[in-house]
Amino acid sequence: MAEFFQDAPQLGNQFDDDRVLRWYLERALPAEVREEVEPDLRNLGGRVVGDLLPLAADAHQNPPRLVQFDPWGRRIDEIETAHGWRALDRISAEEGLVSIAYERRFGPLSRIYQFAKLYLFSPASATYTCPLAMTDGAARAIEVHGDPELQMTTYPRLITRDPDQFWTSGQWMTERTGGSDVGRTQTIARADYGAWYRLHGTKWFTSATTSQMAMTLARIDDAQGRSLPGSRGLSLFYLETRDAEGQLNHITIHRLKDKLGTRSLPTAELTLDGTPAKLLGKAGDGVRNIATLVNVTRIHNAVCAAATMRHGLALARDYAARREAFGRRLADHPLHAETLANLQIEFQAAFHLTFRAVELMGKEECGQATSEELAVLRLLTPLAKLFTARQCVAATSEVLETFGGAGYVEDTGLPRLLRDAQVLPIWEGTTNILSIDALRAIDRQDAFGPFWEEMDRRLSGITMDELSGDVAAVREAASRIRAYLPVALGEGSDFQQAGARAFAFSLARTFAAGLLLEQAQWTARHKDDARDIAAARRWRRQELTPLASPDATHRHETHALADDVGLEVSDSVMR
Ligand code: MFK
Repeated sequence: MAEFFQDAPQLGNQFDDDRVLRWYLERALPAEVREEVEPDLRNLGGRVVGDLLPLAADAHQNPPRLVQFDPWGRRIDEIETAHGWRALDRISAEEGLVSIAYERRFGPLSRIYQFAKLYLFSPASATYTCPLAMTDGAARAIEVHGDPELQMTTYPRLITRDPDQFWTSGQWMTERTGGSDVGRTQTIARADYGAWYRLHGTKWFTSATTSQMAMTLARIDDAQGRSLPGSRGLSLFYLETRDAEGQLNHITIHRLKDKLGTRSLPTAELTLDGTPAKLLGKAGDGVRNIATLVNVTRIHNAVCAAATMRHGLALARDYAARREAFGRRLADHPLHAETLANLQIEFQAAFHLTFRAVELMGKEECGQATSEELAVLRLLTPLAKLFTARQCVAATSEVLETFGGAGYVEDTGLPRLLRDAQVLPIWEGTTNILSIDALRAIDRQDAFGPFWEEMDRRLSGITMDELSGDVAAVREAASRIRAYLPVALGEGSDFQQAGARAFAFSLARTFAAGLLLEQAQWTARHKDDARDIAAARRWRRQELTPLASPDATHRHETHALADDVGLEVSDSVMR
């Protein structure tokens, strides 16, 4: 009997193979815009399986290396990167992965076009999407908060398509004192001249450290060496990593992080020791101003999460059509098909939630968003980020399992998918921090009303008889959320916090249900295809509102379980 060897999964053109993306674009973009952008997207979809995945493989196989000394003992702190990594930098510029958003050739729709490209690029990027996210955020921060000089000199570097001119940016927020509690930042800024300062401090996580510039936070010292405590004392700074001679700009790189995933991406610990930096915006507005940047990177995060889910699913689906077990293809086993179908639904929800945020972002930047839309965007940004990131980790784990043992073996490339996915709920704000940010958006920007109205308007637009029961079910879920709102906001911060994640998930799941139904109606009417009805219906049948009710007993139990301290067996616990 001939020896058996299993074929590896294969991918085709990643644009043509992605029905969800293509049909969304058909709905979201007018025909004349689509005619222009589709050939470009198709070309990139072909490049992904042509030259890009091999470049990404090279970047994965040759992770960055910190060379701290030259052969003669001089401190150099050079980070060597792979050929593939450097090639992906140039390709990012040429493909316009940042610039499309700022050329604004299609007005607010430019963001949809740009993010559709990033979504295609992401699985073949070896996490080059990280520097691109921060570059995009920095461009937006300079556009909004920068002075004319930065807008004339640096901004064009970030948004150019010329790879020889292209700069990427880091975002150096995290210090040893905290990645979440940014108000504990210890870096000091001492006045130099005009808007220029000298920074002194240690940054604990600086990703894409080979970037030409970075945005960072520091505490301005007054003449007596005092500074305001907490986040109110922080200001936003722009710095260039190298001086005119190409030397590091008073920066010492201590080491590269030994990370679980994203190993092709250099992430360093470094110290600024008198690094020249320019104040951006008003002194003391640092957290508020850097929010402009992180709200962009959080949407990038959601796009990458949706892209990772789609990529994993594409591999799993192809494999299920090739691999035979117990006399038939995996795809023909009902339980395996059930697993793939569930992954598809999770992916579609993540995709539509994310691209709704993208649509609003495009409108905001072109000055076309109403105040209600701005409020929806403010709330949808943390929701899309936190929800898609968490779903992506779960989905990627499931994808590995669909390959059995092969999913656990490094040279298939599959374990890396899971390791890389795990960063998504951590960086740019953890799930819990973003759940609290969603409450902040509701509390300070009054975002719930517009969010609710958008959901309501969307559901009112779904008029197909066949979907009326589904619409009613989503309306019921929305009512449960509305009824819970006073509870979520009402009873002091500890109480709010304990329920914040469940509340955020309920908002995300229910909003996604409306989006899926809307797409389902479009697909049924324009394509005479019921797949999106099936996806929307199955989604809404899941628990849409896993709301917590952290009453006194619940909180008492939480305390006992979290600290593992004794809890008396009272009647209430026994019940
Ligand atoms: C590959 C390598 C990766 C390795 C693994 C990852 C390692 C980790 C790497 C990182 O650490 S990435 C950096 C991630 N860090 C963050 O994303 C920060 C997370 N923390 C937060 O987002 C906190 O919520 C925050 C720092 C904002 C809390 O700070 P405060 O000082 O308690 O916030 P406060 O006082 O509520 O807000 C200050 C102002 O900013 C307010 O403005 P107003 O005074 O005008 O009201 C807020 O409304 C505003 N603000 C805060 N977040 C905002 C925002 N405005 C708009 N959008 C937001 N998202």
